[in-house]
Amino acid sequence: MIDTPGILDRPVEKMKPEEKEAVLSMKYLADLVVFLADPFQDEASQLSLLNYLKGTLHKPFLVVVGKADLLEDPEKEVERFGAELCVSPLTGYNVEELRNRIIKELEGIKW
Ligand SMILES: Nc1nc2c(ncn2[C@@H]2O[C@H](COP(=O)(O)OP(=O)(O)OP(=O)(O)O)[C@@H](O)[C@H]2O)c(=O)[nH]1
Ligand SMILES: [Mg+2]
Repeated sequence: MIDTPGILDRPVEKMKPEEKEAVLSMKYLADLVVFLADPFQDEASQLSLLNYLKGTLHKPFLVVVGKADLLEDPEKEVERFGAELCVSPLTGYNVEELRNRIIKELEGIKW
């Protein structure tokens, strides 16, 4: 499992070396990309980045929203980001569910 540095929504030629490395690691090493959206950061730029990555990588994606513990209505954020799940690494909310969905996705991939 690779935890990449955060990537900002900007053209690839403007990305920092560590962002380019993150994109390349997903392109050449990943079987599944878990995209973790931050509900307190700009929605449009995160969706634009997600759209770019989906179009570039051609990999299975699992879109997840974080910081559920700070949200009154996690399901609203799931809808806003077209995500599967809202999680909180801080409290553990939905983390086991995310783990199970990752395993299920990987089981469905032909090696
Ligand atoms: N309340 C709350 N805070 C969180 C949660 N997840 C992350 N944070 C906070 O958000 C900040 C950034 O978290 P990171 O996990 O470092 O974020 P990141 O996207 O991996 O950051 P980079 O690796 O630097 O790109 C930290 O202050 C965390 O404590 C969460 O589920 N709930
Ligand atoms: Mg990080």
